[in-house]
Amino acid sequence: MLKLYGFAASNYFNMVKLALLEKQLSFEVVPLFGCQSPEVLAVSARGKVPVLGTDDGFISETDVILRYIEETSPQRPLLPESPFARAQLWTIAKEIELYIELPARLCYAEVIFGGRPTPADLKAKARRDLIKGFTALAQRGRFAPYVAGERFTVADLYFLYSVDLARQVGEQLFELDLLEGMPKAQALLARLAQNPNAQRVAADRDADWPVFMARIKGLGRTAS
Ligand SMILES: N[C@@H](CCC(=O)N[C@@H](CS)C(=O)NCC(=O)O)C(=O)O
Repeated sequence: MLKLYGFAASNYFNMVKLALLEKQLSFEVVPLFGCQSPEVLAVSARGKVPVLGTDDGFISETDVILRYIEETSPQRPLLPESPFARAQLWTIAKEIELYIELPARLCYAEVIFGGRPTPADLKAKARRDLIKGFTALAQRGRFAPYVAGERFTVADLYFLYSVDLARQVGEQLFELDLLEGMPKAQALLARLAQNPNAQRVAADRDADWPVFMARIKGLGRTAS
């Protein structure tokens, strides 16, 4: 059986978890916090989660895991058939990761974990990058009703578990609604929140959140 290593407060972990649930695959969750301990590095060379445990070994990096899941379990597809459509879809996913999730992440310590204030230079960079990232998303996303069109795809996984956090950063640090002028994207967030599997993921995340916060406070650091 597939094993999903990670923790329920992690947005990347939740992307993979929702993919597995949507594809109705059996999997076992193995609790693992990203860090540099030898035990974690034996599973994930960069010390990050999620990791997928397979009969052949471990797979790291969310996009790589999602590709593996799709290749090995094509039923209930989360990617389109045509290579061009797939490329377009991965472009949206990649742009959300690099130009929305990662800039927002610079500010998670302050906004999401209530920790240290974001240094001014990083804050300015995050603001610039987020505005450009959301402009790209507005241009590429179809939101009809899903990010790439009629079907739920991996682009929706990246959207759901990145845009909500980035939006909190925009609101709290920059007084910006990053989804302003994107009513269809706002409607999609509301639609995805109704998805029963996404609700299960959210319930697990909410249950895990106090444990996660206690852990990072105990370590005297903020998650990255
Ligand atoms: N590029 C990675 C990012 C995963 C990631 O940043 N995971 C966080 C948890 S949400 C983590 O493990 N952080 C621990 C660390 O960096 O030490 C992916 O796509 O899976």
